Formats: sequence, C-alpha cells, structure tokens
Amino acid sequence: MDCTVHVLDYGAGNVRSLKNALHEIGYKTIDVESVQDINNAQVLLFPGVGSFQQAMAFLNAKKYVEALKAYILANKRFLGICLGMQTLFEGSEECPGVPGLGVIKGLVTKFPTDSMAVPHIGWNGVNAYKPSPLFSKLDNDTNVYFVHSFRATRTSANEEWVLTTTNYGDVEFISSVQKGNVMATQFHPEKSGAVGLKMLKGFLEGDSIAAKSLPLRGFTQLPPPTTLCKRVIACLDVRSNDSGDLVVTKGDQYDVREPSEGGNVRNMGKPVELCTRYYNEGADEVTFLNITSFREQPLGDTPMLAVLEASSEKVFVPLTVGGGIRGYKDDHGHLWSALDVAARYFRAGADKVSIGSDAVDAAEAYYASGKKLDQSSSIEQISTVYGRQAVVISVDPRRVYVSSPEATKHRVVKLQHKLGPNGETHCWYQVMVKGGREGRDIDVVELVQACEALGAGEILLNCVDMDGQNAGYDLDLISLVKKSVTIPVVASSGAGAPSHFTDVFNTTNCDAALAAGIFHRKEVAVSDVKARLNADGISVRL
Ligand code: 1PR
Repeated sequence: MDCTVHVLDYGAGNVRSLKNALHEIGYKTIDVESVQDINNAQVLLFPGVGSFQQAMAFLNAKKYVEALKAYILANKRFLGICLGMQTLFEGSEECPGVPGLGVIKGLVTKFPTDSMAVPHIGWNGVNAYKPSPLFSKLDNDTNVYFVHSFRATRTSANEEWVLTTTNYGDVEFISSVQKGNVMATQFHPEKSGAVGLKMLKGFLEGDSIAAKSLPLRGFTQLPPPTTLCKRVIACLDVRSNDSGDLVVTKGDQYDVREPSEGGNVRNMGKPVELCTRYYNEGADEVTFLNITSFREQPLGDTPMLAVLEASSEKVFVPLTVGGGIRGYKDDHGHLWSALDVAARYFRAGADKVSIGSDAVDAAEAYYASGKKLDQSSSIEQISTVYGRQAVVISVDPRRVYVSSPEATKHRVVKLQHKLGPNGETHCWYQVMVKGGREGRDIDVVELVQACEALGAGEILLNCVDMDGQNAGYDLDLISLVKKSVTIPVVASSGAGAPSHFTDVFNTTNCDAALAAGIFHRKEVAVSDVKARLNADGISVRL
C-alpha cells in the first residue's frame, strides 16, 4: 500500500491534527493544491470543522466541486470527516440555498436545543449496520469524539449509505456513511485516541470485503441507544517563570506564587510532558491556559505555539488553548485581529480556543449596543469561520456575598451547598478579568448568556474562591450557569478527590469536569477519576 495520502485542506479546520494522526500510523501526506491533485489522488481525505457555507465557498472558488464528485462517483478511496461528511449531502439548514455536493440524499439539520446542550461535544458510541474497513482493526471500544451542532438523518432515500448511527438525547443521527471505498464520519477519528487511530489505519489498510465488523444491527432491530459520555479534562495553566521558561503552574485562588521560597512561580512541570501523561491516563481533552498572555503579545508567544505543535504530534484528543485570544497591536504598530490570533493557534494544533477577558469586553459591548450582533466581537468572528464548537469562553467569577437578594441588582443565588466563610447564605458571582485581578460590574449569568448569543460553543466555568482549594466544585455556581445556557458547561476549580467529580455531574448535570492541581501533584490520576465515575454509574470513556 502506497504510504502517501492526499489531504484536502480548506484552511478553516485543524488539519494539523489529522496529518499528525496519519504520520503517527506511518503515512505521509500531500496537500491538495489543484484539481489535478484530486484527479491523480489514489487516497483522499477531506477533514473539516467550521461552517458548511465556508467549506462549499472554498470548494466552488477552487473549482474542486466537479472533480470531487467525479472522484467519489469513481469509487476511489475517500474519507470525509465532520464537515467533510456533511458536504456530501444536498445542503445544510445552517445556510439554506447553498448546495452541497449532493452525493447523498438529504439535508443536514440543527440539533434541537430545547432538550439538550448543543453543540454535541464529547465521546459517544456508534451502532453499525454493515461491515467496514473502519472497524477492521477495532476491539470492542467504539467511543469516538464528536463536536458538531448539525446532523444528517437516516431516511429511505439515503439508507444504503448509512454505516453507523448514534444517539444524542432523543435524536438518532447518521454518524458515518460508506458506499464501496467512499466513507465519511461525523466524528473525528484523529481526535478519538487509540480507537480513532485504528479506524484511520483500517480505512487505509482494511479490505472492505473481509473487514471485521462490529455487532451488526438490522434497521429493524432497535439497537440499545448510545450515550454521550461525561468528559474529564486536564487543565495546564502555563506561564513563563522568573527565569523565562514556560512552565505549568497552579494558582491558589489564582495566586501562583509559592508563599515561601521567595515567592517563586509554582512550577508543576513541563507542558508537553504533562499533556502527554494525561492523554495516556485517559483524559478526554487537555486545556492549556496561558495565564499571563494578557501582558504579552500572543503571536509573539512562540513558546506557547511550540508547546501546541509538539503536543498535537502525540496527543490525539482535543486540545484547547486559552490566554490572549483577542485583537491587539504589536510593537511595530501592526493590528492583529482575534481571528488572526486564533487562526495561528488552530494551525499550531489547537481544536478549540478559549477566550477570557475579551469575552467580558464583548459582553459589555453587546448589552451597551442593545444586544446588537454586528460581527465586531472576537467570539462572532471566530465562530463564523471555525464554527461555534471551536469557541470556548473561560469565565473567572468570584463570590460577592450579600445580606439579601435586594442588596444588589445582580442575579443572587441562595447557597445550597457551600455557605460563605461567615455563614453567608446569599451571593452573586462577579466576573473578573486579567487573571482575577480586576472585577467588572457584570454577573456570571449576564456574561454567559451574552457569549452564547454572540456564538460561543462552550463555557469553561472557573471559580476564584474554589480554585486550588481541593474542597470540591462550586455546585451552586455551576447549577446556576447550566440552567442559564443551552451550550455545554465545563465545571472547573476545586476538585480534590474523585468523589467531587461524581458530585458535580450528579448535582449540576454539567457536561464535563476539569481539574489541574490534583493531577499535577499526582494525588489522583485521571484514570482513578474515570474508574470512580464508572463505579458510580456515570457514563465515561474508559
Ligand atoms: O483573559 O483571555 O487572556 O485568558 C486568561 C486565561 O487564564 C483565562 O482562562 C483565565 O481563567 C486563566 N487564568 C488567568 N490567571 C490565572 C491564575 O490562576 N492566576 N487561571 C488563570 C485560572 C482556573 C483554571 C484552573 C482550575 C482548576 N485558573 O485554569 O486550572 O481552577 O484548578 P484546580 O483543579 O487546581 O482547582 P485571557
């Protein structure tokens, strides 16, 4: 088998991860740069995240549509990923009137948001309806990584294409298609850890006839529904220490300096080493937060970019990077947009970017303008091009205790779980910026609802009070925010034991839980947390 494959990169996805995954399993990649490349390709992969409209605009501008359709209709080996699968259909509800390739009948439609968090982000299973090379190297684990807001639905007109379906809430959708040598997946094999690498290997080497198949389901049988797993995320707060090295540090209520040792920056280890360790322990995602980027110039922050590039070569689960994702002017007076900064991090291997301080500015501007959506914010600009699933908002709230709800105009919570230090029973959550150094007159619900309206896809919900305390998550805060938005919520700050993860999932129904200190200090391994969640009956990827 020739070890070279063509990759169609339309410039809006994290193609680097797919190339790294293909290199990991021994394949070289060539970028498609012309119609001729498509005509000559023997094996072609089309990965994509972002908007259907952007992808089709690119294919039309490059005049690739006809060549791509001819390649597929000639039954040459093809693998579409995520948007690379959706564009095979006739169109998408995301952009009515924009035709897809139309190889498969049907439209791509949005998940309903009334009963579940959208985007569908995380690890879910697949129910297989026929043999496929994709399965030829698999064992029995079929949890794969999804991150999408739109889905294709099985109908009698496209049933011959359906390879697998997956369930999300009460919706069953097509999670992969296959006809002869043409395959496509809604999920991301390049971000699905060892299972995904085996699927890619199967696609490249498996024989569709002799392919080992997963337990087959007939369309008549009602297969057990698959379930979306709760995610366990490892977080690496990184910053340069006083000798200029980029280290993983950890705050204690956001103070990263050791109280002793002359106040040195707490050094928990090397970013790439810790990231790889957590991936091997079973982390479902890894998040890097560059916590001093508000002082420096993000694009000049080459150590952070180098960390991402090195990590994405060995870690095949989603990587999020935050810190400094905003527009800025560099020393030469050149204005860089937030989209420029995000694009550089995506190209370095990030799957999602996390916006902190700039999201607060955007929310304040949103309310000041009477809730106008004018594409002026970093959130709108990045989600328009890369899709909302690529935009995380990192929120740094702190508790402001009040004597009664009437004492403030902000949304007050009657504390059910952790009272104040003097027994206070009510507080509101003030949003902080600049690493918890500056408080703004906006509360956490106002912030997250503005960010959802502006196009954010997920909330990373920290808490200054609980950060680094090992006393458990702020369950009141997380419940409040989970009830305030329809996008997924990641609980953060305070984890001190595996039981805290069970508590936060069972009490708040959040979608993921993140921790830092207990993993860095090796008090608990990621695998210990997942074993406890599994024992407590919570669906996790083991
Ligand atoms: O404002 O867009 O440049 O982003 C700055 C980013 O850096 C934000 O995501 C902000 O939350 C983060 N950040 C800034 N300063 C600090 C600090 O600690 N001094 N980290 C900081 C905030 C929250 C998590 C932490 C969890 C879990 N820390 O990153 O890892 O609380 O910790 P635990 O499990 O040990 O309790 P911008």
